[in-house]
Amino acid sequence: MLFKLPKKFVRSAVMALGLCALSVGAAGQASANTKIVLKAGHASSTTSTGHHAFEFLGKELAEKTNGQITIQVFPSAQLGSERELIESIQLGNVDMAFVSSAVLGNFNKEFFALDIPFMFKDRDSVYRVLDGQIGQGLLDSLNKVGIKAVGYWENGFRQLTNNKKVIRSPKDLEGMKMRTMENEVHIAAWKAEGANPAPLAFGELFTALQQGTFDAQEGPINLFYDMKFHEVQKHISMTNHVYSPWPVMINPDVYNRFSDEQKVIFNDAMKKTTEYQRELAKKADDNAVANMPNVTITKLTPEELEAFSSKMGPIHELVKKKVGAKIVDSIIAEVND
Ligand code: EAX
Repeated sequence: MLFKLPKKFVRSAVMALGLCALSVGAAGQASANTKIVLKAGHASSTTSTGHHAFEFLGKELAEKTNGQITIQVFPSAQLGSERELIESIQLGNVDMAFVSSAVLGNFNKEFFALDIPFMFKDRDSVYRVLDGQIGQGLLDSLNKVGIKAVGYWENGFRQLTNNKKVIRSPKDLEGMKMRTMENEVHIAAWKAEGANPAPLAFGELFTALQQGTFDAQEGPINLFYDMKFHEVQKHISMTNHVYSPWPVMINPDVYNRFSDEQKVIFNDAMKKTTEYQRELAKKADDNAVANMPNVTITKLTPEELEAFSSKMGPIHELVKKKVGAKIVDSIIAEVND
């Protein structure tokens, strides 16, 4: 027996739909009474700092628009892997998402410039680049591939982890099967370090580590803890080899349908959320370290770090060939400023 929806319900649903459809203004902008539910996806868990940031942004937008704009968050790659999320933003199947810049390099090669290992020294040098002209230029460069990027949340400095032994040198890493992000610069870099690297989507990583498909991987400590990788990896070497930002994206048509007032509210809310998320990320790393007593966390000496970074010359050349020396040199200049 088919469930018969009460007429009143059907009518109001059609009305609401009608309202939505009807009230997109001349400039394609939503009218004052259009309710907008932004579908937002990401590949990390519901306890990640990125997920909390989407929730915070959702509250800010709902509050400042009297509930007109809200966000529905889909974690854990429910709406697809990071690569698929980027494609869905381009196609308009997903409204918002954050992914690691490393994956974005496949859609806009200029982002490879951020993936040169051992380039960033600390968060200050990172934010000088990301929040400055270079970072903004990279965000704007996504317009040409149908993506509006609205800021950088922090995934974090990445560390080398494995389940075999304490790694203090490239020699210790030799031949280890290692998972990397879907990024040819990362694959080349870890090959140069002596590992046996292969890319894999983030959502499949825990199982692959559990099944021994990989001995090693690399990523931010807060995400390592968040995704329970400490159940399948026993050693962390503090390499701080790459800083991973999470560029935040929105479908350009969705953004352009905001009224002028809504655009101002959205931009302000994004700024506030980014400050909130970066503070969370800072604390999350420390919290993770404090909560993984069974994991050996090895701090490397400057000489040991040098042994890794000294192998990155060819990677600098590889990236310069791909994106041009100008952006690479300007990032290094900004970092050392
Ligand atoms: O969102 O794939 C990874 O290791 C990244 O850290 C991922 O982008 C998390």
